[in-house]
Amino acid sequence: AQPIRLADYRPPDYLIDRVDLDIRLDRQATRVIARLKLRPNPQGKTGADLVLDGDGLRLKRLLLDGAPLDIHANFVTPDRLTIASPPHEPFSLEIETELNPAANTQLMGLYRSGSAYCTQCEAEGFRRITYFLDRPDVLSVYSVRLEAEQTDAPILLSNGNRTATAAIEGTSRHFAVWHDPFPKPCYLFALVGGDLGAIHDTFTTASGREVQLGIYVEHGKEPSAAYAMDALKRAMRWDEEVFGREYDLDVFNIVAVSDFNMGAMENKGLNVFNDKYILASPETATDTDYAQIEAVIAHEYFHNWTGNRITCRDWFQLCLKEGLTVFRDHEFSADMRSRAVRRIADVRTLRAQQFPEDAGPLAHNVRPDSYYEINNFYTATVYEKGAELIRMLKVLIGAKAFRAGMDLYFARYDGTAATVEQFIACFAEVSGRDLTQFSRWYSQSGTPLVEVEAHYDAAAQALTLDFRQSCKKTPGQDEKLPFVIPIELGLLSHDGKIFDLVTGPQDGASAHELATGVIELTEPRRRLTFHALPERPVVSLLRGFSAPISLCYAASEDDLIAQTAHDSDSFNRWQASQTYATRLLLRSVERIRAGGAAESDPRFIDALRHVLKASPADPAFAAQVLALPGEADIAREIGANVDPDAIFAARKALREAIGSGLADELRALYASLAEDGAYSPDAAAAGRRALRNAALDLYTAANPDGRTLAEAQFTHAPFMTDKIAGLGILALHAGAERERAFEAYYEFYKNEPLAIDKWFALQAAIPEAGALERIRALMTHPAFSLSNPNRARALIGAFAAGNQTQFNAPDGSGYDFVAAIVLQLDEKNPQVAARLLGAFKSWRALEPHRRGLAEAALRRVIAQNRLSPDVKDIVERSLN
Ligand code: HT7
Ligand code: ZN
Repeated sequence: AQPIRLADYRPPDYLIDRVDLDIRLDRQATRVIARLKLRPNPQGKTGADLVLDGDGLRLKRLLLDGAPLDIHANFVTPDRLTIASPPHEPFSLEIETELNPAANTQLMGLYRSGSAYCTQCEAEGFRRITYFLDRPDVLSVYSVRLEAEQTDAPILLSNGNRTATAAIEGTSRHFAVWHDPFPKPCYLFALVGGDLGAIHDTFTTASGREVQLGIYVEHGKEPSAAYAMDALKRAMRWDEEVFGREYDLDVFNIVAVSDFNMGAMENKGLNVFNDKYILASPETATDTDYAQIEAVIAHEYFHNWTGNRITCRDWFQLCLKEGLTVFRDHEFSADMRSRAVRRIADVRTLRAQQFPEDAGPLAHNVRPDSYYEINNFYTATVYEKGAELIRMLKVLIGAKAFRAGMDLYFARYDGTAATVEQFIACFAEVSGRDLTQFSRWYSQSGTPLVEVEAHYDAAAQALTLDFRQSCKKTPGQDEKLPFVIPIELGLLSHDGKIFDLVTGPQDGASAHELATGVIELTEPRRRLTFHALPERPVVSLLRGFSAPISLCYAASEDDLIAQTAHDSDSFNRWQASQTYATRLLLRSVERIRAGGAAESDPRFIDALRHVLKASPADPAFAAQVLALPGEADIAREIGANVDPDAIFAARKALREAIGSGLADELRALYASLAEDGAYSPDAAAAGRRALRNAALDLYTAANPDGRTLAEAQFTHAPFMTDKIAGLGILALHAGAERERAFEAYYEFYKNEPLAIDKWFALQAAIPEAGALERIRALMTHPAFSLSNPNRARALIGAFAAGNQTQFNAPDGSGYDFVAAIVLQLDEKNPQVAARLLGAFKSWRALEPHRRGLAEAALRRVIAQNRLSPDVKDIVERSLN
């Protein structure tokens, strides 16, 4: 197969102005009649054949301008419908297809989930419903008539506003008609039919229009949708206040389903969600679940403007809607919660998910140049790095110009399918800046490295900083041009006094840089000298993580300790503690690999003691400091010849050293933060619980009586956050308490699928030999199913992505197991299978023995001759 290339983009030869769908829902034989109004596109090729996309379709009938066409002629295949020399004037097509939603295991197009019919059309699922120009630059106005047995689907929903509904006389059937006045690409089409419960509310927009809000869930789960509804109303208000964006239809509906390939989908006026991002009660959802629900609800809602009103010209522009919308949801969460703690969490995610992508064989541009399978480009690079680029743009041009650029973008491109160039041009125009170099961030992959050297001249009271940027080669990109990199910096004394930034006329920092504290690197090297510094300052670099780069700066241990205590930038206060811990862990890994013991460092323990002492001021922040770099973070820092067992041992030793060195403090903190009363999901309460559980976790690492505390917490905690934290701590310690707790948990939650996902995931992550046997046994558990994506991800995904030592077991059993499951899953659900295979993304960084075993497993996958395009693409790129 040939890749699809951005450079080959051509406007469509035909446009489809109107789509009228008449759909009779049936589990095995749904009938779809699509009536399309087409016309030649003045921008397309005159007289071209009309080639409509299909995917596994069964055509029953075809009419052109009312006249039947022979469907047995060879211009029809399940995957394509070609009409040679269609009229040069506007014309109509009527296409009837028959679908089997019950047999749709790919969960793309129309499928069944629980008691509902639902659709997923992004990226190319609409072609599994009817033949169409399935590309995002074909925008149409849709009317949809849905018909079903009243008992099978009492609820009938589609995009837009409902214009009619009635029982069909003399039958047990009924229908509903929905009209969406906003032209949209077919990937935003959705329907839901089913027997569902609902909660309803209203929202009055800034201009006074009342919008009916509905969230549809499985019967009996209605109370668990209340938080999602609250988050939705807050998101709607926030988008008005911060971006001036109002909602535009009379209705906004959300449906939660339990079988879903991703998190949620922003279909116009009818969002469809993985129920994991809707349902929450204090008994079944953790604080993290609540925060994710808030973020995903906001994300999908914000797409109404960034994605729906302005969509993407082609799938290469995916970051135009996804990166921008992630940026918007990050800002929303920062405003709803603690900005500092959200920033730390977002950067943790970026480093954990996107940095390895950029450093491995799957590296790609934020805006890719080519693809074989678009479903494989819903990546951390497009989403998370894409969001960082928007954030960086705001840092570079300032908040005011950023807002003006957004306003211009909305005004100029509303109702169109846009490109990244058009978006960036809006910001160039309002700021007067040339953003050509900034655009390189979209077309060069890899994480830039910025190395900084500092030299302090005591006599001159001057500090010279030498910056050097570079970027390693990535697949298909051997040479890189320099990026524009904003580095926010500050200088402070070791006791926390802030020094003004003063440079001389020859030293190169502009007045704007000095005023904002943001230095811009545009060349491979830059030297800056700061004056009026009576002592060697602590240099606080990349404050707030002002650019998605790797920073290499040899700060002294004294500097890091001082920063952890005093940096006025809270992100760097946290970063300094992480850098200190990382260095310590890297030294320990070396020693362990050489046959020695981990290094102990009383200074680090002391620094943490101070963090604990100061923790009442900001418990959530203290919890972030106590959360040491993860095993994968340490592996990433090591970069090559990685031994996951040595990393695990080093981290375990440090956890034990903290647990014993700070035993009294941790225990006292745990007691002092005891929960009482009702549960509140707000950030302050969640922060206290996070700190309390982090304290218990570290305490238990070194003190066996911690297990008694953890078991008591697990048994008596009324709410999920503390219950699962107790179980998670017990899971790290083999013994009767652990097995008792897992059994008790299952008994308690066996009717709560989302809670049972947590049960599977915790067991999959047990970092002990024997984990794989446990997982194999769990696969035969009646509650396990590979067909449900949440369940498959909970057990297999949690093992592959979260159990570093056992997935990377030195006998290769982890790789073999995951590869075999990928092949099994590929036959049913290629998207989920391909994503699971992404667990191999850092295989080349492993030590040679494991590397060989991982490669052998990947070669077994590639050797199969019936691979889906999804898995084939990932395995081929992984091995390249
Ligand atoms: N825009 C949505 C993407 C999505 C998706 C893509 C491929 C296959 C299934 C999918 N479900 C949802 C989600 C979002 O970013 O908002
Ligand atoms: Zn999105």
